[in-house]
Amino acid sequence: MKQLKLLSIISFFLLLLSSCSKDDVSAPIMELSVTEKTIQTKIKEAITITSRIAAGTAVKEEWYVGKELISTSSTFNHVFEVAGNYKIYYQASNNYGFYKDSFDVRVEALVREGGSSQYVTALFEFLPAPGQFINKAPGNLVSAEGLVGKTGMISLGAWGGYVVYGFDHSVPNKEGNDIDVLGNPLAEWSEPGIIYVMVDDNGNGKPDDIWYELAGSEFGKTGSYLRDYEVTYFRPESADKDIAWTDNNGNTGFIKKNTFHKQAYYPEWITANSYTLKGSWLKTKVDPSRPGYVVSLPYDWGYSDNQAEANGGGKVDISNAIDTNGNKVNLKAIDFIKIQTGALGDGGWLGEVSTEVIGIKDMHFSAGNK
Ligand SMILES: [Ca+2]
Ligand SMILES: [Ca+2]
Ligand SMILES: [Ca+2]
Ligand SMILES: [Ca+2]
Repeated sequence: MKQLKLLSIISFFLLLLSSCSKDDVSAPIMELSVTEKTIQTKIKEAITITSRIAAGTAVKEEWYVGKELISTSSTFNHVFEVAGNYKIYYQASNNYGFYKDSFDVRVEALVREGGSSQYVTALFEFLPAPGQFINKAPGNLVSAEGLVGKTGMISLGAWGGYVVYGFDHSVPNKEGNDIDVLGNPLAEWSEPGIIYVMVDDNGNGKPDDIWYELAGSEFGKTGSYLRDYEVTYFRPESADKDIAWTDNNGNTGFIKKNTFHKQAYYPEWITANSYTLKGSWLKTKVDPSRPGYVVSLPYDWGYSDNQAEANGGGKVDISNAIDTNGNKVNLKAIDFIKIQTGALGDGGWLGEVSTEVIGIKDMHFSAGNK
C-alpha cells in the first residue's frame, strides 16, 4: 500500500570489547557515529536506523517506538502514519554490559500546496443547535453547502451549533492573521462563533484528527469563558413549542420561539429526541434591560460574527491554536475548520444568539502563486 522510502539513516557504532575477557572490562565501550538526536520526517515516509556492532559480537538488540517493540535486528525500519512527536528507544546487551539510546522523532503532516479556491471547498458536517433559522434557509443543509467555494449564508443556531469545512489545500500559518471567517455582525449585535482548526495528521483527507481551538480575547478569563461545556437540547412536543435545554452545570432554559419564524426550531433531520453539543463557552453579552433595543456588544477579538469588518471582523491567526489543556500548539498549516456558536443568549424579539457564517477564506491564497 505504501512505498517505503529511505528517508534518513542514522547509524551509530556500538563497540563491544568482545576480545577482552569478562574480568578485564566492567562495561562495554560504545560510540555514536552521529550526534543527531532529533529526526524530522513526514507521515508515510520510512525511517531507517542501523546499528553497527563489531563482527562476531553476540548482541541482543531491541528497538521501540514508545512502548511498542518494532525490531529485534540491527535495523529499525518504520513508517509513521500519523503526524506528531514520537520517541524511538534502542537497547543492546551482551554478556559484558548494556547500552541504550533514544531518538526524538517529529513527524510532520503533509502540507498540500496549490488549490483552486481561497474559500473552503468541502462541507463535512453541519450540526446546528435549535434556532429561529433552523429547518429553512439559512439554517439548513443547502445553506451549509452554499459556502463551498464561495460566499453564502449559514446560521448555526444557539450555543454549540457547528459546521465543519475543509480547504483543497493546506492554509499556511504565516505572520499575522491567516483565515477570514466572514459574518454579519452589527456594531451592537455580536453573535460570537468560536473557531477551531485541524491538521490532517493521518493524511486521509478527512477531519478525523485533533481539533485545536483558536484562543480569542476571552480565553482563560474566569466568569466569561469555560471549556468542556455541554448543552442537551430536547425535541418539544410540537413545532410551536419552545425548545428546552439543560447544561452540564445544572442550568436549564429554553430556546424561545418568536412570531417571525413559525417552523420547528429543533433540527428535523435529527431522529433522536435529544442531542448534546460540546465545546467552549463565552458568557453572553446580551443586555435585555431595554427590551425594545436589545444589544449584544462584541468581544475584543478572535471570534467570528463578532467584530465589525472595520474592527478586524472575523480574521484569525492559526498561531492562537491551543490544545485540550489550553496550551499553545505550533501549527505550520491547517486543513479543516470548525465554527461553533460560542454564547448561549436570548435576544428577546431578536431571537437566540446564533452565529452566522457568510464565507471562510484563506487570506494568503492567490491563484497561480502557490
Ligand atoms: Ca499566522
Ligand atoms: Ca484525517
Ligand atoms: Ca444569528
Ligand atoms: Ca449574526
